Amino acid sequence: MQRITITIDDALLAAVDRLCERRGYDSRSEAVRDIVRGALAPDHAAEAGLAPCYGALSYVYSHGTRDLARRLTDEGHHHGVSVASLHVHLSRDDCLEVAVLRGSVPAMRSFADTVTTQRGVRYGHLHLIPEGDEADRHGHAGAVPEPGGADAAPGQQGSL
Ligand code: NI
Repeated sequence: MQRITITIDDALLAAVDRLCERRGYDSRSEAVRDIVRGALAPDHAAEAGLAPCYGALSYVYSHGTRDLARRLTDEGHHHGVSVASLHVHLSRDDCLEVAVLRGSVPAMRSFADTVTTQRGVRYGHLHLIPEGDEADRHGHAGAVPEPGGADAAPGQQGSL
């Protein structure tokens, strides 16, 4: 075991203490170890060779942070894994964004890390979702078929 010192603001420390009480951790150290384990836990489904797959990246950001919205958009174009996104104005200062991603797990992780480590971005979470077998993909009434007969792939529809 190693002993480390971290710096944390009062409000966040109070939240850690509430988490300790709610979940029954014996100490702050145990709570922090568990939080770190959770952050490092591999997604078994996605890392079992199922790439490419889908991902849902959600995060809250402060739109008042200088240039942040533009930088986040630039990252999306640069990484090329963002398929679609949803934007909700949470409060006067904060926006909630959910980006649907598609690509290899390392590419999506890299994009997610780039976004969630920006100053002004909070509550970042990447949820990995294995892609189904292409041959078994189902259609919906009204979907535009590809010339080959299969449904149009995500990201190719509605691009007029
Ligand atoms: Ni907004």
